[in-house]
Amino acid sequence: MSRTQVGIVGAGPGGLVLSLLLERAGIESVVLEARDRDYVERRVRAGLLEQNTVELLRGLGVGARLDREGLVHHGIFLRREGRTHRIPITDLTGRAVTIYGQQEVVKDLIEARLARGGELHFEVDRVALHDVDGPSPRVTFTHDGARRELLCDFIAGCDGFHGVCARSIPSPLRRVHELVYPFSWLGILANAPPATDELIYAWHERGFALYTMRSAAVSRLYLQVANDEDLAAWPDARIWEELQARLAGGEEGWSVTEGEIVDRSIAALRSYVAEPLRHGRLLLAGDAAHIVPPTGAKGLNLAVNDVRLMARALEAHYRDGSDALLDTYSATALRRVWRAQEFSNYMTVLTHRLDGAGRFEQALQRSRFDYVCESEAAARTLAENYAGLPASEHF
Ligand code: FAS
Ligand code: PHB
Repeated sequence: MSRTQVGIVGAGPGGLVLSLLLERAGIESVVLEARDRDYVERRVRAGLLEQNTVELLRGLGVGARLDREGLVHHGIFLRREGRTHRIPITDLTGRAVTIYGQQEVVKDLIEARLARGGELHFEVDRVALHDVDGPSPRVTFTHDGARRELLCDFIAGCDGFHGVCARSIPSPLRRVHELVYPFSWLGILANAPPATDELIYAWHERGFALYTMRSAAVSRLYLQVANDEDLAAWPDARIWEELQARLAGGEEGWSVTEGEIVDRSIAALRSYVAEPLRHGRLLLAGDAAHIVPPTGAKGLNLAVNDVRLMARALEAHYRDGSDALLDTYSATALRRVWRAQEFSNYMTVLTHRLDGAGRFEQALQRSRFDYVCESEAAARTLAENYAGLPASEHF
């Protein structure tokens, strides 16, 4: 049996950032991760960081490689039926976004955690929470073949959508809001220099496509596919053919640069929020409590914002015994979660082919596209949500 102040379940961006925020505040924690180090450092996911997230990572002293290798973007392109419109994010908001792979963020965080002597256990199994609504919650788990028990003051559930922590809150006490979209994303990573220096979100009658990247040599691209799509039905040639068709529309002769596909996956799209984010001494953050469709690039950034607010609340608890911020943690974090939910839904409905929608809804979608291309006010709203509204103690 061992003891710590905060037991953190999950070494994704949420759990790892929390561990460094607590360490900086002089609060002890132990991080428990189910997978091995290699797996979490290779898992291809997010790629776009808000300015808030970049500034927080710099503040934790894990921004050096991000600043060296990250690609700072000041705008995005929207494309539909041969019309391409640039949203000048920085001109409209004074803020920027950065392209830097989630697995690179996770690598930097793990390196810092271990270099600073922080406790981080990989390959833990059968994690279970106990007495979360009492004064002394416990986590039991198996590690290196031995059953272990960790006594904590608080447990941070940062174990993602398929984790165990959220399910420790009795279901009558949870309010679940969910919207599952009738389409998924087929995503690839390719050794191909991107043929665009800013992201392209394309609406096409054959379905949505997104042109993003990881570096000057590596492209990341996504295609809207059916929910029951089989990856085996998508040989490389078919993927490239579909990307070329849907992203067509740049200058004369422009096309997507093709290359060796080194990673491919299909991810379902859902909007999901399970409230509250706190139950007794259990505090949830990130995908453990909410999922957004990746069209707004908010998932990772929301996880970081949740743990920023959680760390502030825990710091106040240990510094002067005040639980005011702990008591408002859930409501405060949910304010940004719902802002991101609305924006991510807006971006998804704006840019995806809506098969089930009637003619009226299709015409609304076209009007929204034209409006955001023609109205500076509409473009500014999109830009400020995309870049991320400034972080504060209330949001
Ligand atoms: P994570 O899921 O990242 O981490 C949870 C961790 O807990 C994992 O390491 C898991 O192994 C571990 N775990 C699970 N169960 C456990 C247990 N029982 N015991 C111990 N450990 C356990 N977001 C963006 O902001 N921008 C994007 O561009 C973007 N693109 C995306 C593209 C795709 C294809 C997908 C799927 C997601 C994308 N996202 C994006 C969202 C994504 O980045 C998530 O929001 C982000 O990983 C959430 O971070 P965490 O909450 O830390 O959860
Ligand atoms: C990515 O780079 O993986 C990415 C970027 C923007 C999105 C989704 C994914 O909206």
